[in-house]
Amino acid sequence: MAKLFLGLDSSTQSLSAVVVDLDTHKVVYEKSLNFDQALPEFKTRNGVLPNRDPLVKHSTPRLWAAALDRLFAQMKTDGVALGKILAVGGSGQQHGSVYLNEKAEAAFAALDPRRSLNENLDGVFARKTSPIWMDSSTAKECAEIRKKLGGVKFTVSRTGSDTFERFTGPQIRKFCKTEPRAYDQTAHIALVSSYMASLLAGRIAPIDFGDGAGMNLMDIRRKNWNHDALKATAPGLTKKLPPLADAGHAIGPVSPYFAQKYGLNAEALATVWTGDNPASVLGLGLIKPGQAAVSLGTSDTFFGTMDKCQTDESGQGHVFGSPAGGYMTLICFKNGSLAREKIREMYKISDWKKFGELVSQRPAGNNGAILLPWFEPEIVPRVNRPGIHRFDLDANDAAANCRAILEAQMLSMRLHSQWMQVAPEKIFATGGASQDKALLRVMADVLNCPVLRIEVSKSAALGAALAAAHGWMVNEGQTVKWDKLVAGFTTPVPGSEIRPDKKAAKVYEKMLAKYADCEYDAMDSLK
Ligand code: XUL
Repeated sequence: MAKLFLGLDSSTQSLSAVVVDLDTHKVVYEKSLNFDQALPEFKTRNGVLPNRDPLVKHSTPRLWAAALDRLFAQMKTDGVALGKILAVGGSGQQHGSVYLNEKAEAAFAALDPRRSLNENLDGVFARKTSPIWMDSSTAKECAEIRKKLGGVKFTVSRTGSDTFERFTGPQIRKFCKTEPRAYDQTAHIALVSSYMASLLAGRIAPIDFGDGAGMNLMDIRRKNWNHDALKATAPGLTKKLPPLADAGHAIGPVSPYFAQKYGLNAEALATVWTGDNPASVLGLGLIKPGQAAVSLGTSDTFFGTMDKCQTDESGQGHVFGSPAGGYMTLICFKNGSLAREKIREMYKISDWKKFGELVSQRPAGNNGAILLPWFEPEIVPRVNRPGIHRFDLDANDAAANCRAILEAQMLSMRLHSQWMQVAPEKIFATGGASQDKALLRVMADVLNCPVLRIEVSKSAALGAALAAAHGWMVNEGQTVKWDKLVAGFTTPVPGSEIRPDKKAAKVYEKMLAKYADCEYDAMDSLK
């Protein structure tokens, strides 16, 4: 009999579903729903609501609920065996928060299948919009919390990261300061992940140790809420936060809403969701310490597994709980795919193939040309004023600019990942842009490490399905080994391995110092 598990990933721009069959150890269904295209009535652009302030990036929890209805309807139409799903898990874009009032709990428990999810959610939000990970409007709150916690070093060693603008704690503080009445009316604060899990479970869901670590509120070593951090952030926070739990932990049977409306197995387990990056760790099979991956999505992230909790005292990188136990490291570069697209648009390049051809017209190192592509305020390095900076680079030379953006992104990755002290033997590349050979070639040469492309582009949804499977087995009293569970799902694309070119790697070794100087100068000029 098929053993089916559903994983959902509520990311910045889309909601995706992956169904795995653990009997055959195969992905049997994949689907994505793009928010802007499928739900234009919410008026988002790339999943974000327009705002006059370039630092403010919000979306809406109603969009995510509508997408959940739409995707379940699609799965039903596509003939997915929803009646046989044993457990549902999920992941969400990290850090984004949802503010619910005291009516939410009852509304979640009584979701009426004759109405849409959104109709059911009327009157439950204490705040209409949700700040998401792209928001960088909380520099002041970051400084205030950091100061109260005793500086960067203490903040990092307690919460796993320095305070960051997108992290949920500083966002909560800003909300509390600017909208105190709405904050008072907030009975529950959820992350995107725990909000979506709450809809599925029909009750307020816990936050997991992976996504919880992206809030500047969780004690990274003890894996519980850190009272100093809660106090430094906002009053009354202890009561507003749900408990913490492992990703995949069983919450209870799914809400009858999904069973009655879409034919989901009424006994399927709703499980605790995690963040998209922690879920990708499972989806990519990064169970052993020292394994690393680069996810090339809206943001580019570089992450890997660690057994011990080793934090970055310089405050640029993060440590999160890994859904497979232990820890994971992560560095997030905001100007990922969207920045590459901006350059492509700027030079009117028709497609990525042409872009790649232009990249190969220029030598490794681009004759010393450097471009810092901070179209959006950047997270690493921390840049609050957007802008692009060129050094020894002619703005009119399309090929040089195409090569320059890829090299800069990879040099930045190399420079800012040194604290992890992992010298990976191989890097797995995933996400939309991992199809791009020119980009992977530059990655292999700059990071001086073989790069392999992973077959499943929806690694977060896959990881979420595997976490749900793990939670279901634990709930059944079975012992499960993570390495056995994830094995076989993450086969690198045959022939996709790109080995570093020795000569090019030497060029980049030297270029790193120049890149670091340019970064320093550009940041200095913004002060
Ligand atoms: C990670 C981060 C992003 C989002 C994207 O810290 O902010 O990677 O998780 O969805």
